[in-house]
Amino acid sequence: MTQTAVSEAIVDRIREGHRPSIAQAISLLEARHPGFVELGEAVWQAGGQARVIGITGAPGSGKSTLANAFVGVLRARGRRVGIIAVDPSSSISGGAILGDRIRMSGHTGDDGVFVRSLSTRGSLGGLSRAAIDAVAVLDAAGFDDVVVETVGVGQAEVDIVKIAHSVLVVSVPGLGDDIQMIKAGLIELADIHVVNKADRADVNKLVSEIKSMLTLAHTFHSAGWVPPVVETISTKGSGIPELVDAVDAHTTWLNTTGEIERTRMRTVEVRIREIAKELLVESIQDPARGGPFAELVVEVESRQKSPYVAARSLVAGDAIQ
Ligand SMILES: Nc1nc2c(ncn2[C@@H]2O[C@H](COP(=O)(O)OP(=O)(O)OP(=O)(O)O)[C@@H](O)[C@H]2O)c(=O)[nH]1
Ligand SMILES: [Mg+2]
Repeated sequence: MTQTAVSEAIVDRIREGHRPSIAQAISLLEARHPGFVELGEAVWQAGGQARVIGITGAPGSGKSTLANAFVGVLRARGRRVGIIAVDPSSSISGGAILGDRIRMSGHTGDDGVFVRSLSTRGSLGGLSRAAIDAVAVLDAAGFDDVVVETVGVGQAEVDIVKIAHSVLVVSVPGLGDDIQMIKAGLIELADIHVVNKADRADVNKLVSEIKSMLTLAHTFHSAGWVPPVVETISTKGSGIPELVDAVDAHTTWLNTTGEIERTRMRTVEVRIREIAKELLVESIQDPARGGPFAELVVEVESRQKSPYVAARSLVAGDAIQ
């Protein structure tokens, strides 16, 4: 069988909801196993129906607990849900994957839910690409909603949620999150603000801080959607039905205003750029030792060329054999 035929056979099983094939496809793409390009192609052709929801926020803000409760409400409303939890090794709380497994375990045995954690393999930029591919697999598998959880620290992690149609930014009282959100550029990214751990003191203070930041932001951008601020206590499930309502309202807004088209284009741009980044970083990390690159090194060392000119040749591919 050709790679294309093998890929199409896997995707046929994915579309039937065959769980081992879904898991296998995510792993093959993550590892860029031979044939991954053909598999990525077949997966992409099969997708396009899922609603993608991104959840980001500070480490330990309760994203996984929230995602678990959120999925519970979506399930109760008859939706099939796939979840990708991204755990970069930089995550401060540590042991995150095991923690996520435990927190998501409320859904084991439910074939309307598929959970997958992805962690960094020490490769540059590879995690974003693997997460983006995993979302495409769950989309192809026909899940109505695909939830992506990623910690809102570091550009690569934040970029992942840009493939979502609706982005939820989670903050918690008492951490000075307002400042953190501004720093991480999360405030502009949020379609919905979630104030989790609303059982803690200072909830009202945080809610009003976020609202005033939003008012300020709206003085500059009057795009039409005002991000709501939803209070939740994820550990008890309170506020979660209201959160699902808020996401549904955002979906309706996207569809009725035609913003969904722009959102789709934007998410495709992110996909292409993330894959290109990985390819580019790899190609410049590993140019052939001899040949044009070695010549460039000599030219820069002897001051005939500057490192800037050489770097441009490298990026342009002139220095790669
Ligand atoms: N009091 C209180 N605790 C909560 C709430 N939601 C989550 N927690 C607790 O906060 C801790 C961190 O929760 P997680 O869901 O792992 O947080 P996370 O944001 O996914 O963490 P990372 O993925 O490691 O960044 C756990 O001990 C949760 O039980 C809440 O609404 N109230
Ligand atoms: Mg988590």
